[in-house]
Amino acid sequence: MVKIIHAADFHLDSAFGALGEEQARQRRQESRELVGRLVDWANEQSVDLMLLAGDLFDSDDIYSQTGEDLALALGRFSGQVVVAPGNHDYYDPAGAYGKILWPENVHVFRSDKLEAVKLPRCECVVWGAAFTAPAVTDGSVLDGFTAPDDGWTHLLVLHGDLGSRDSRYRPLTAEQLEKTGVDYAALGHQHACTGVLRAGKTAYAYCGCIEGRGFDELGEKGFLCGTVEPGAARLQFVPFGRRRYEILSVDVTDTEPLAAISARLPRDTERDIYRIMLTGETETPVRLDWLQRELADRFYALELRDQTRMKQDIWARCGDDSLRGLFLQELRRLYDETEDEERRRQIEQAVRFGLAAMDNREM
Ligand SMILES: [Mn+2]
Repeated sequence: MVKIIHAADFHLDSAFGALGEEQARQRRQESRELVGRLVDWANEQSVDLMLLAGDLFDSDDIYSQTGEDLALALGRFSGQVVVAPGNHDYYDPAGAYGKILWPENVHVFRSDKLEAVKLPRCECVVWGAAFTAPAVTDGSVLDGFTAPDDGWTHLLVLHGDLGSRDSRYRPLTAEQLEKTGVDYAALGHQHACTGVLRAGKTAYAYCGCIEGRGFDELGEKGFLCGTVEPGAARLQFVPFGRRRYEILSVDVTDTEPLAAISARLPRDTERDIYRIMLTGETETPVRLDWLQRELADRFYALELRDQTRMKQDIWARCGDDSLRGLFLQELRRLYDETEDEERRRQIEQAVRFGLAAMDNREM
């Protein structure tokens, strides 16, 4: 049995374009420190093996310090590291991977053909391959390969695009994974964690990126950790990202916007990066600048968007000689006929939907 961490898609030295210059610099520094935190965690948990499934760098154009820090951090890990470079950090002898002096416990795949790393101490073999160019249009790397049934634990670490036949990033299929017969396939490329899935006797997963970098990477990010043995893989998601990206939609109809937002916010958002979208109907325009100042201290970064509509008297055009007028007159008649508050609320809602439909608006 071998205890592993499966992590990927660090995208170190990303630009963090949505943030200001100082915060972007700070975020790059934090993401470099992330690997050190990961190694501390792994040592504490007595992890044997770390499978890193590519896109560790965002591009080949990394700060030299980033590569050195990564090598230093991984060198402190008490177990073995196996890296399968991806499309963003493809292996090039003259590139980032080639320049870094790797510690002895780190193996980086350098070929786009499948190779094996044997770890006799845990009776385990790690199969894998690298991207050696920014694109790999065929997924043939796994063709014809089946892990031997020799009582050892067989693992695969690979960067590729599962289920997308036309992908330029090594298209893979679940059938291909099944045919490998490995006990666990650690995949990189997709930034959302899939949890552990199954193809025949092969367990596989995307662990997702370790830290969100934008509003297309929401919520908790982290890695997978657990044990693998012949025929069984038990891994769990470990939230590890330092900051989360979240999008919150707040209806401010009949409510003061600051109070409405406060009521919806979870506690402890100081480290997180939020986009808050205000929706609903208001009688006065939302004072976005004022709200931004009032809320700024509660987030690492906050982006406010005003999608509210001005409240109008829904019956205003009852007298129009048009389809709108007829529609309003008919509903007004029903409204006046009833004393029931709930029924009246439903009719008002029907008027809003009707008017929105006539204006081609979304409610
Ligand atoms: Mn990728």
